Amino acid sequence: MAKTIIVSNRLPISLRHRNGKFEFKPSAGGLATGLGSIYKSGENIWIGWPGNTIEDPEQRAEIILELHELKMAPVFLSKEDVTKFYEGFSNETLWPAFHYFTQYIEYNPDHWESYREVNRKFCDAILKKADPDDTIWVHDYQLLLLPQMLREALPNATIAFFQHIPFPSYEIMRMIPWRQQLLEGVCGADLIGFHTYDDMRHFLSAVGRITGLSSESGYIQAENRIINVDSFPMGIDYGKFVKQAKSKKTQNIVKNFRNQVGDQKLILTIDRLDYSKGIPQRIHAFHDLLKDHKELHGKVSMIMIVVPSRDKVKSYKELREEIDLLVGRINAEYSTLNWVPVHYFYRSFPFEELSAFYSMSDIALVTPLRDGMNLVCKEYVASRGDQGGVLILSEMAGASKELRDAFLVNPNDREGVKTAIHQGLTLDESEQKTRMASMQEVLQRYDIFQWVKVFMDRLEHVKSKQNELTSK
Ligand code: GDG
Repeated sequence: MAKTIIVSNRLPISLRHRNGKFEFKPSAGGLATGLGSIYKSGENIWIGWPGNTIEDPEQRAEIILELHELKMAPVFLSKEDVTKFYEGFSNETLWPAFHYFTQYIEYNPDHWESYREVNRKFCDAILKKADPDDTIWVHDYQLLLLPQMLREALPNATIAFFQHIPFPSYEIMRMIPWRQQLLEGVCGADLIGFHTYDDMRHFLSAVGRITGLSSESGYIQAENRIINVDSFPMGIDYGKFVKQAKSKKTQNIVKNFRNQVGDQKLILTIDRLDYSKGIPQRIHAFHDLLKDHKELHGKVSMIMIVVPSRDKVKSYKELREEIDLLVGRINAEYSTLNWVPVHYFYRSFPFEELSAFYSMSDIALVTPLRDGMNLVCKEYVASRGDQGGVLILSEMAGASKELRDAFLVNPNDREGVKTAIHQGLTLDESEQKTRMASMQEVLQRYDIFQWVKVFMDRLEHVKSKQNELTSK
């Protein structure tokens, strides 16, 4: 019987080497949970990089065995692969280009070569496991060439691709010297998914203008195949966030945190360290709020959690320094002996503490300059059992297309963000409830499990349409 193979750059585990042995910690992330129902059943598996560079053949063998138990198979990357394919082409070329940060794009042929080679490594690892009629679902921008490589080796396989980050307009895509190969690579799939309608339109336009393939109503006509392209906005494990927020453990943490901060209003921000998340712009807006509203001094604080990420890449190091400086300045200017404007944490928190922050914050300030979807804002909404709290959300996040009852802001509009924070701090309870209830309904209905189901159903539909056409 045909099986399903999930493929992503990183496997949904973290791997640690301790006392001469490897320890595997399964990831609790949304994608891993949502796809759990797929890769954990029958003969299905998940293929990807375990996250560490392991050269020793004995250690590799040990990892293969351990991962086999978890229904996973590793693709091993060398240190050079990590530098050139992952940090290089993926994170210094595609990431900035796809998030519209053209000033950060590196055009390095050596990195491109490595990107091709590593996509080939993934292809070889999959071919060792795949049968001709299997379904293979490839995830994200690190593996854009993989669908076509797989198509050449397995012409009858059912291949899907989902991109988790934005897809840029043609004007940006055309800047990348390897644009045609990248687009042809993705077009090896039968179904191509993005978070939003705009991403999908940008992709179709780039495919039309760069590869010459035409499309109609979301179907690309390729040589003897059709390819469906559509938007599938990813949901969260809604029930998990509701349950955690209600739990005794989280409620106790909330009490404890409240004892420490007193009854002041709290504005929460949570992001990975990334220039696409608009962290400095947000600090500027908060600074302006304190400058213009002296009555808020001592009454409102920002809790800013920045999760360390890609700290070897130059632009990320610089961003961290900029944030340190801005937080230092605002606190130096406004702090008193019993009040600090910004509580800044450069680390991640355990899930139950994250849930406590979501439950107790009066405002979640989610203002990326670009974001494929953004799950933090959805998790905040799901965690509000009391239907209190206000979400201020960037219109540049994919999630803004669904969460129409948030306060939508342009993250570059410092004045607009400042005003939204002020409105949020003074919004009456019944209005908070109306907005929260309507957003909760959207997220509950279209959760991560529904997302997986809708995507897989569509894939089946496209494949049968494909088969009808070829049998004519
Ligand atoms: C990419 C796209 C798209 C954060 N801090 C802690 C913590 N987190 C968890 C959150 C959330 C996740 O990290 C962040 O997800 P986002 O969606 O906000 O952002 P990216 O990592 O950039 O993800 C994005 C996503 O893919 C999915 O398609 O939405 O646009 O860029 O789940 O909860 N978790 C814990 N402690 C923390 O301190 N435990």
